[in-house]
Amino acid sequence: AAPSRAAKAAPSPAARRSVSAPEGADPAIVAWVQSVADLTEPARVQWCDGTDAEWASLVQTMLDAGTIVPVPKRPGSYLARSNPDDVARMEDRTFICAEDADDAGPTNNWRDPQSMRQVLGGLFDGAMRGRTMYVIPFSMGPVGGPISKLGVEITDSPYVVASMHVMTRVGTPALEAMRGTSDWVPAVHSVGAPLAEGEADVAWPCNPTRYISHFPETREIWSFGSAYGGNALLAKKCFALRIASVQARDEGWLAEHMLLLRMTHDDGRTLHLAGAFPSACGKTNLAMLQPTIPGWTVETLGDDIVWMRPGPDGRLWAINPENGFFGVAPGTSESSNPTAMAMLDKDTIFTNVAMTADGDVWWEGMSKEAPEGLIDWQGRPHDPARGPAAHPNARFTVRADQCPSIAPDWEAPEGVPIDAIVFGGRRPTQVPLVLQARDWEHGVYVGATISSQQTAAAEGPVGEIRRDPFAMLPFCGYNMGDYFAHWVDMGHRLGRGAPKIFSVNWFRRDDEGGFLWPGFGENARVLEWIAGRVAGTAAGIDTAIGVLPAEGALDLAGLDLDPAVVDELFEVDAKAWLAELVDVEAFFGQFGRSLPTGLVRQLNHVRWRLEQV
Ligand code: GTP
Ligand code: SPV
Ligand code: MN
Repeated sequence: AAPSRAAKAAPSPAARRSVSAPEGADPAIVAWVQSVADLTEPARVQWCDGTDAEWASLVQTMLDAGTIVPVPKRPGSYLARSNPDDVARMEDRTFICAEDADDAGPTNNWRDPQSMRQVLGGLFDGAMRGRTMYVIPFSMGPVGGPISKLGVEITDSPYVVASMHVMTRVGTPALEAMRGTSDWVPAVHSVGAPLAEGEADVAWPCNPTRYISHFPETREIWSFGSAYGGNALLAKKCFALRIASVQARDEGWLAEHMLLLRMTHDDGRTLHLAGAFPSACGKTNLAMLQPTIPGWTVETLGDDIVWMRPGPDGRLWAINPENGFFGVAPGTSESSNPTAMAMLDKDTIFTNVAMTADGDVWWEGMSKEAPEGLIDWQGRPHDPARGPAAHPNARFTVRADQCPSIAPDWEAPEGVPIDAIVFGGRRPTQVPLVLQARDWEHGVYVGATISSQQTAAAEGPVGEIRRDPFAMLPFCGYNMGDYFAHWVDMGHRLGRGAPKIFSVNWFRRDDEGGFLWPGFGENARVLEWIAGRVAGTAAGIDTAIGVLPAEGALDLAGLDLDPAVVDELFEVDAKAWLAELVDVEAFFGQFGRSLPTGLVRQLNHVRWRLEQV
């Protein structure tokens, strides 16, 4: 039987056992769960209620299986060591199965939905034998909120259930909210490692065959073979970005790979900012920033995903639909992100970090020197010749309410009104520290032309520069040309209520390869200029690529930067930019007629301006 929504309610052979749902579960959900159980043939079915008791039993299950070990130095914390081949998102195994290949667009892996259903039907057939099938009802955003959405993930991985407990709002309230509505996303996940009668399990079951499949028309997700976060916590990238971006297109809102923060000054100035940077390019760090300049405070609202809707006042209102942080561990330290370090004191799941001889976690960048006696992320005595002690994509999973800088109103169902949107990436050369787009359409062009060095967050060559429009290249669930057009349209709809758009680059390097800009807490200086631009108080100079801070408009006091470094941070190399436009034009070209004319107009305008320089 190929898995499909139509087949969900199909009666199953009498021999199969009933999934005995909790009282009050919507019959359509029960029928779907039954159909998945019939297909995957688990030993047991467990409906998750999201309680502390459930958490405790999941932890015990994982301890017994060796999936996690305690981290003695941090109460309530555990270390999971994954299979070494299951450490990151797999973009080449991620599929958008739209009816029409054109709806997936040139930047996605398209598969025909019928043939994908056939493949998945074969893989999921009996895939959960010997395992517990967990049914996880969840809400993205506060249950019942006007921007929130509901879903149900089925998985045979307790690690995934525990992670979902942290990252989403799991349990009975979500299940109750789904009663009588068809507006919930069904998501099925299996590690693809059925157990034969009496067969011993491994600590991190997975399968080298992997499919992370999305069916945008029927809003379904089917994921097979990997238990790594972005491939397996289906509420996160699969639902909250890929499926939600399709819903957002159809319903007139935005689902984005963004952080969300509020920066306030003692004198009452306030800035609500959403920022899109590619994976492992600084969203968590910016969201938890401790400003180095006096008077300013940053409150964290979200670090990875933002859902934004035009409100009745004509402004864009944003929520973080998640309930926790699945953050990059390496590079996190008392000096780079003290907020995160405090947040990770307790009740954290660490994945693929190293462990110290005295029972604490460690990763590259936490301290200058690696402590003696480290056990590496694969559980072996650390040997630098074999690589880093922690995997470069090692992660922490922690509840948002554990973050010392979390905004008191971070769960406000209506969200916060956005003043500024920031795009950024890792660019060792050419892209200035900060610039403002001339207007919304130019801002969409800036977002559409982000490029960045690839990081360890996905399998593939680290360090290579690639275009990652809106930091959504791996996450847009439909044709990216249509996505650009949706953004252009949003500007028309918002008009004067639209946020101002900026680009930042913390990662420009000098000839020795060092970062020109100190980054982290010092990024508050850039946010202050952005706040000033929004308020109309900060001076800027119009250049070919956008508005740069005027001389003295960006507070650099006390930084002790060489004037040559400052020049380099803001240098606009017209020749290099013109060369880049060739690449931009080729990138745009693949979208054909779906590319909005506004972006062509912007490209031509920027080229014309550069030719005048
Ligand atoms: P995802 O969770 O993968 O979406 O990533 P993210 O965008 O939240 O990235 P994160 O904030 O975790 O940063 C990843 C890496 O970038 C870490 O190693 C950080 O230390 C480094 N980083 C973050 N901000 C800065 C900065 O301002 N300057 C420099 N030089 N590095 C930074
Ligand atoms: C990213 O890769 O952008 C992440 C981690 O935030 S994951 O949830 O795995 O996608
Ligand atoms: Mn991310």
